[in-house]
Amino acid sequence: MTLEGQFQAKIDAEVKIEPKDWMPDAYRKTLIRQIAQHAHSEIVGMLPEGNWITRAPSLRRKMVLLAKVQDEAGHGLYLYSAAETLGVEREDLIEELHEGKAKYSSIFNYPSLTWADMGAIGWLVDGAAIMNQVPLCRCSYGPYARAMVRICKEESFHQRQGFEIMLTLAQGSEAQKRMAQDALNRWWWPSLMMFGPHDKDSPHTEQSMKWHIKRLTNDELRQRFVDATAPQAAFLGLTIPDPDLKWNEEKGQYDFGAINWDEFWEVVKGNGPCNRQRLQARVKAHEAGAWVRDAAMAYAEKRSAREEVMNKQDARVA
Ligand code: FAQ
Repeated sequence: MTLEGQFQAKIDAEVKIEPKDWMPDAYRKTLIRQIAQHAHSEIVGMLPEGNWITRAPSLRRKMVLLAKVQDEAGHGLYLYSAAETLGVEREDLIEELHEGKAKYSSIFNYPSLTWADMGAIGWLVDGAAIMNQVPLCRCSYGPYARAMVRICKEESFHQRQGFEIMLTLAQGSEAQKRMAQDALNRWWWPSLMMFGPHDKDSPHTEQSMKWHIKRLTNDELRQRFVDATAPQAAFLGLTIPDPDLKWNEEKGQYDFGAINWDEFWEVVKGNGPCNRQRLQARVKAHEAGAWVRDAAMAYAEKRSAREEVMNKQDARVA
């Protein structure tokens, strides 16, 4: 059997691929692309919520939001580490992001205008992220699959905290209800876009499914998300901004309206409402953190020089 044949047989038998195993170049490239985009999304994804930490309405809300944003930083770091097992350098990936050459999730290019957006992001954006990421725990590449286990546990807490904010607002004053509805109106369609283009327009899905990188297609995941979220909106007493959203008894799932793909591709190309602002914020944070990286490197160098001296001394004694 060819190397490719043996590789596919392993995948089909659900044996995980590990960093030192042989893998086709295209498999490695696909994983680097997806994991790096995922890592960038977590890091850029800290910004819309980071915007509200200083304005959280209570100490409890502030603590929870702070913990969530810190989790997102952690997810970015695990994911950069997972990408590094495929032979790329984190510095290079970050440089590509800062130069505007790398993609990250379209959703994080929308502004967070009110406190209710913290609810909508947790409920819808983390909800969509979980729907997409739980199947990735079964991804064929070991380091990515393992990183996803903890990430999904944390995403589940994030989704709950968002839903709880929405519930509080939906049961509050008329003004609070309006704020919750307005946030749902603005975040609903961009959340559906997170799952990527329709399967027929998705260049990577077919191969990624064969390699068990993706376990469900973009459209399958989007449908599951709509089916799970529509009853939650009804429970909140809020209206999903889609006149075509209807339960289809025959299919046992919801029908829903057409997505504005022109808007999606504009955002992906860098022309969304906040793309420039997001990248500027990341570049600024990276530059401001240069001294931390320098200090860590200086410490690491000093430590390895000291260890070298001690090893020489040990060798002499022996
Ligand atoms: N935005 O052929 P496909 C989170 C690109 S993390 C921008 O379908 P694929 C946590 C795609 O890259 C959210 N670009 O591609 C959080 C490709 O371009 P390329 C991120 C998109 O890879 C919550 C082209 O379109 N999650 O939310 C998008 O098979 C709250 C063709 O697309 C992940 O990254 C998009 N929405 O499927 C943090 C999960 N969709 O590379 C803070 C892992 C597609 O050829 C707060 N990733 N594109 O230039 C995946 O599951 C997949 O990569 C998909 C795309 C499903 C995103």
